[in-house]
Amino acid sequence: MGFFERLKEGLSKTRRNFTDRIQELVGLSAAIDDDFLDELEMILLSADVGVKTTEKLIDAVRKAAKKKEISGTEDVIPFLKKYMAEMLADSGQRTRIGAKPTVILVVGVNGVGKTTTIGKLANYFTLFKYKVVLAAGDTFRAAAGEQLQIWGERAHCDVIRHAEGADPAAVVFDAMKAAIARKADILFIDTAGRLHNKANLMNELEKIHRIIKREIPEAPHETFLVLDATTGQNAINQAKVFMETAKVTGVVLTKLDGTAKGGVVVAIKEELGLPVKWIGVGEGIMDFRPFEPDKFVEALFDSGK
Ligand SMILES: Nc1nc2c(ncn2[C@@H]2O[C@H](COP(=O)(O)OP(=O)(O)OP(=O)(O)O)[C@@H](O)[C@H]2O)c(=O)[nH]1
Ligand SMILES: [Mg+2]
Repeated sequence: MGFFERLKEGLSKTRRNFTDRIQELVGLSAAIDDDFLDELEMILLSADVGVKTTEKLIDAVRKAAKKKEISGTEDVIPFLKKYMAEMLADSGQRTRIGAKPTVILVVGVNGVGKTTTIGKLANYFTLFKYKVVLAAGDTFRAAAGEQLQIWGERAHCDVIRHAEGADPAAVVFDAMKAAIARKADILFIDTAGRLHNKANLMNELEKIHRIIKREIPEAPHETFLVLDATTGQNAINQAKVFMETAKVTGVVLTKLDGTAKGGVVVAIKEELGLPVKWIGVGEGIMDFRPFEPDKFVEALFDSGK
């Protein structure tokens, strides 16, 4: 299966909840009137596009109809497609691998897919001939280090890990040293997701930051916040907490395959101002891709019937 098919397949639940329902509504409605707009609003909200973004989209449709830029309900889908693509246009910036090593810190609450994402990214960049080192900074959860080790083996890259319960900062320290000594291109740092409160989270991340900066003052070059698309609006709330504690440079949105809430991509951009950089569409090593706004919108609206 090609990447686009994989993406389309992954988005099929969102598409059924979103595009198919809009298409149905278009078929049933004679005009872009208040009833139509109310229904459209409901559909957008249920796909987790977000309240603010939904209002913006509805407003845009209303205005376009008033100005006769669109006339019938059948014009609404192409209009939304174009408008959403524009909203997302400067999202999906690429990950810059410039500094050597480029240090990428990966954060997010437990179970969102941090470790899996690191495995996928490690494999991706290794395929492109980058030398990758992984740091098992999650020493909190039993078997977390081993899980990363397995991904490291699949991706053919080194994993720096300590025993369970060790200080994550010590792992990061060793990993920084190793990445520099081994002339790695990229160092991915996995972190624990199960830090129960904000103070803990802040302390932990601050400590990790200090260690990183002691070796390379400009690092981390990227901080990826991993969000689980199946949690919809909850993901937005999680993101707000992390944005207060870490300088997040981009979002990795996972589990788009298992959800009808793919609209959250738009909310992340509109409500948080964060670019979505990568998306996960399955558990396998290849089940992810760089986020490309055009292709995403295309896959979202292309029913392929
Ligand atoms: N369907 C699907 N499952 C995914 C995706 N990404 C991760 N998962 C699954 O989500 C579960 C949790 O993934 P992990 O990578 O362990 O998540 P984590 O954030 O590292 O979790 P903690 O280490 O407990 O904080 C695993 O069963 C993964 O296989 C995705 O894009 N799609
Ligand atoms: Mg993990």
